[in-house]
Amino acid sequence: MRTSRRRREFLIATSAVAVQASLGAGCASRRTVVRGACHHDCADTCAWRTTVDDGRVVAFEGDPDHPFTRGRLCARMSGYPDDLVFSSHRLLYPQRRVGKKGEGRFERVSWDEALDDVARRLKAIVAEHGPTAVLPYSYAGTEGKIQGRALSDRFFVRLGASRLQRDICGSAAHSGLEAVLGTSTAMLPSDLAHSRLILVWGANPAVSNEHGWDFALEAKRQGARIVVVDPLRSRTVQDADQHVQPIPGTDAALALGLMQVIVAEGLHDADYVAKHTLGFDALRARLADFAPARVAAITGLAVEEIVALARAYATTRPAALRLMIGMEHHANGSSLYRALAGLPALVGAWRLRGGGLVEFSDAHFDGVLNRKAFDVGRQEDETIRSFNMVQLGQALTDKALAPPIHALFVYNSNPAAIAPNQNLVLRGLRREDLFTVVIEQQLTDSARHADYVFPATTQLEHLDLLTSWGHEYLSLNLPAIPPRGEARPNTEFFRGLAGRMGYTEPHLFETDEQMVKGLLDSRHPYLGGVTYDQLRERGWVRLAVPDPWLPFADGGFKTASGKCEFFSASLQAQGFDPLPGYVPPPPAGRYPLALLTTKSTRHFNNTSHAGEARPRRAEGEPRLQMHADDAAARGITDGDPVRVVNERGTMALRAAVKGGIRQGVVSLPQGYWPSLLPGGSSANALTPDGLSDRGGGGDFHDARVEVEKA
Ligand SMILES: Nc1nc2c(c(=O)[nH]1)N[C@H]1C(S)=C(S)[C@@H](COP(=O)(O)OP(=O)(O)OC[C@H]3O[C@@H](n4cnc5c(=O)[nH]c(N)nc54)[C@H](O)[C@@H]3O)O[C@H]1N2
Ligand SMILES: Nc1nc2c(c(=O)[nH]1)N[C@H]1C(S)=C(S)[C@@H](COP(=O)(O)OP(=O)(O)OC[C@H]3O[C@@H](n4cnc5c(=O)[nH]c(N)nc54)[C@H](O)[C@@H]3O)O[C@H]1N2
Ligand code: SF4
Ligand SMILES: [Mo]
Repeated sequence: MRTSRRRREFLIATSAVAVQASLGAGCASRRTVVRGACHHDCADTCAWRTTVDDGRVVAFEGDPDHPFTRGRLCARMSGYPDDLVFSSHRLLYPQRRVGKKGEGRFERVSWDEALDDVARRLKAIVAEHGPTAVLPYSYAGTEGKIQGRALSDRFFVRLGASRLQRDICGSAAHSGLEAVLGTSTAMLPSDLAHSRLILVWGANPAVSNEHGWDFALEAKRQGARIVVVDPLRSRTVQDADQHVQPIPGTDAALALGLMQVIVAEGLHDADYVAKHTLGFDALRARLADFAPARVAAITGLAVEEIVALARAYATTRPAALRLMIGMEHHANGSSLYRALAGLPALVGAWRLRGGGLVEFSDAHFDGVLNRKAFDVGRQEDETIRSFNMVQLGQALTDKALAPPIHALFVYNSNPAAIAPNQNLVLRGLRREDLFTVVIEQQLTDSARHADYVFPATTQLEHLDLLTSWGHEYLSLNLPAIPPRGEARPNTEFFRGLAGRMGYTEPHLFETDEQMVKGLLDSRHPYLGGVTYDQLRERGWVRLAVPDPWLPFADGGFKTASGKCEFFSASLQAQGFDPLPGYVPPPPAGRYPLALLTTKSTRHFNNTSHAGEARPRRAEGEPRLQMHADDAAARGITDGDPVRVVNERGTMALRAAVKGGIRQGVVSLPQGYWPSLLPGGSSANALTPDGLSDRGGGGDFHDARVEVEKA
């Protein structure tokens, strides 16, 4: 053990420089260990090391020295080289469609020929319909600063294309939190280790944030209590001491009910409230509407449960709220987060390490990187029309649009599977008069609808710099191997297309390394003077946030008033309720069951890996979770094939009739590719494509369905 550990350290110390390492029995080979970090839209942004021997990846492991991710890769990524990078279904060459849209028949073409033709078609569309007939569609397939949106933003701004509102994840939650705190970033996720009570609310971190969750489990080993508020019995509930199951979309009433009990019983921190909050008297008046009996009627919880939770939350110190984004995807999603955001100030939880609230933590990176050069050419013209990514189906099929969307560029996203109202999205993607270009690593359901598919490099093949939304480490990802086949980084696609469009602005042609170096050219104290070369050696650096990190122990909220704003004058000025309130979920209508389509897949990250053999096998087929009474009322037993139906679509799968889910609620995992499921539909075939009250998020957790035995 000791020898191999020493050898590993030696190899790491030499970083990406190839070294001669004798591997016993007289054989010598060129072995390199290359630093990298996970690109997934996942809070953990794990650091890893890839060992390459004569161009072959011989080991792929988490970096054991990384204090947050601690050397473990998850079930999604531990098999990455075989599952994707070297797999036979990897896209390796540009392809042109020869079959019908969606059929998946393509012929190989050269990069030059394909890019020439894309530029020719794009110019013709712009000449005939104007540049707003072009729509980019991308999301967080990679969280990398460079392969994410660095050059594509510059390209589409230069073109004058229609703009995409990328609000499908986090925006509604953040708008609610920011109304109260002025920011969405508060506690350090690792400080959950110091909490005595962890209230996990509308989140499933045991699956969605497994390295971050380790810190909560550490607290539990020290005696902390974990309470999960979720209509479903999620994997996280297995680690909890208590499970509270409100009716979906009623959490704002629960939060206000907790506040009512806390204030009525004098359990609030009057000193903290007086010094650091705004609008307490108005809030107190509002709380009169949220006595436990009424809250119990709204949420479907018992009065005693509400009162006991309020007392526990107010009297256990330090107490933390662990939120992610599961709760935001409701028509009232923003107001749910707003109601929750005031709880820590009410009880003075911010005073102590391990107290407060943790959601995304990416605002720690604000101002840290030098974005001066990076943002050149990325400022959008706000007068140009925009489409919310949640409503792609509407954008592609709206006949009244002038001009209609004639060209769609998809990269870092798989809208055929992730966007709500799937059948409308697919109808749009099948339009014969839509010119679609997809840049991908594999033939996703979106790529199957493309006129041209371009092969993208993977995280083992390109350079990138990554911030994180779940911890305070900045990571550099170095390419470990040359691109396979003719795969190229996203940036290379956009440089190639910009040249063919006749553009000459230098910022459209910057190299990936120039952009990384530019971002790191920062004197921000959090970076501690780290250089590009040092990061190449070390792989990651922890931001030097003050220690201990107590963001609001003495107030200092990021709101206009500097206080925790129970009362918001600025929202009032915009015509919104100045106080947190309860907006009921939409009425049930024809379909009796509420459907939650969650990210409970341990082997997929959204739709990533759902097309790969090993993760698919490991994840198994999707199941519809049902309460025993709801199943019995429909003659359904565990394992029966069922049809889930509503006005938008149908999904065929088997029922899992197990204890634990709230009656009246059913659930199934999102992430599966529709084309790989019976009937060609996945979760989003059933979801609505409306928007949340603020922040532009979706309302897909307001889906209503009926379930029939098949
Ligand atoms: N393994 C794995 N990890 C992932 C992902 C993945 O696909 N797979 N995706 C990543 C991404 S993009 C994100 S954004 C995060 C998301 O991370 P999470 O927010 O933790 O995940 P979700 O599954 O969206 O939602 C969490 C829980 O919210 C609950 N919920 C829904 N509506 C309500 C409500 O009205 N009230 C209450 N109290 N609860 C509600 C759901 O039942 C669900 O169990 O996970 C990331 N991590
Ligand atoms: N019903 C329902 N719908 C949901 C959700 C839900 O909970 N329920 N969750 C929503 C949320 S929170 C999110 S974040 C979105 C996720 O939406 P997306 O970001 O679209 O989801 P991913 O499946 O991660 O898609 C990423 C795609 O990018 C590709 N990719 C990865 N790296 C690269 C690269 O370097 N270059 C290129 N060109 N492509 C690359 C991958 O192969 C993959 O196909 O889904 C949303 N949709
Ligand atoms: S998907 Fe998340 S947990 Fe898994 S390796 Fe990537 S960052 Fe880590
Ligand atoms: Mo997300």
